[in-house]
Amino acid sequence: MSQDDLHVYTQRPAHSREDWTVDQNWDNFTQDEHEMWDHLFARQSKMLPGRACRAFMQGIDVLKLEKPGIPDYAILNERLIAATGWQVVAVPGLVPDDVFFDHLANRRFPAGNFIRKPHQLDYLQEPDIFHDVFGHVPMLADPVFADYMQAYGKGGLRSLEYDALDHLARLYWYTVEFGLIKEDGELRIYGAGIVSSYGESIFALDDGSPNRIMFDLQRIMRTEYRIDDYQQNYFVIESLDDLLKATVETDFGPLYRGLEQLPDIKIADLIDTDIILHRGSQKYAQLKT
Ligand code: HBI
Ligand code: FE
Repeated sequence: MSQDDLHVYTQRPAHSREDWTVDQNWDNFTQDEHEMWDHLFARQSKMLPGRACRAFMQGIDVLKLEKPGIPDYAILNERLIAATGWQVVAVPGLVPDDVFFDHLANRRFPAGNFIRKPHQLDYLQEPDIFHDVFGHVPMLADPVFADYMQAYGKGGLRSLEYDALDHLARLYWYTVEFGLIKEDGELRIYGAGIVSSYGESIFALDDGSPNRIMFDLQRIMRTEYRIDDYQQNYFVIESLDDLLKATVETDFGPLYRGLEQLPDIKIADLIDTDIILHRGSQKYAQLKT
């Protein structure tokens, strides 16, 4: 990927507001960009029934995301605000952690304002409109998940005071981005990184390579992760209620202090206390090295 393709900012771009938001400028998207959304949408929505969790499928429905073209946030937000009080705001790309958390703590989800190019169809390093809106926003129409994301934002701001951002970021990674959930005894996807990826939507549920382990807050916060390929671990929650409860009922102060005494867990390692649903062969990761 060339420098031109990157939208990671350390300094606030001049055209953005103080909170790093920009106008979506929906009228400026080209026909090609709308068609890219339609292509990705059609590919994912064909495959996701029976794979994505109920809350995600309902979110697509309630927000009427099946309407062709990149969603206009003014219209999307009318529906999202009515459902849970969340709204989507446009940002130029990756924003600083404190800015990101402050938006979440106030029920605003920052979404990148560009869509991938044809050569990035299956993989890009930074979140584009398809990942952010198709991947994240349907879950925000669920009242329980909506509360979880806001709690995460507040926790994120506090983690900066404890110097514990690295630990908390792992929680985001293994839940919001790559989480699996049990539904009627079967595994389903709720993580945005999976649900917005054609390949990983199949890999995460069906492949023999990755570990599938029951959710454990402290364990997750000790576990390294990879950003360059499919995950080697997926963590499974019993329900969204359980996920919310585990985070709002935990005092993160003592948890962070405890974590300072414990070593990190290498990516594919299993530990004694793991409740393992599937012990991965790690074949896929080994083939790549
Ligand atoms: N900015 N636009 C955007 N999207 C993110 O997901 C994001 C971010 N900035 C920081 C950040 N994520 C991380 O702090 C979290 O993933 C922990
Ligand atoms: Fe994301």
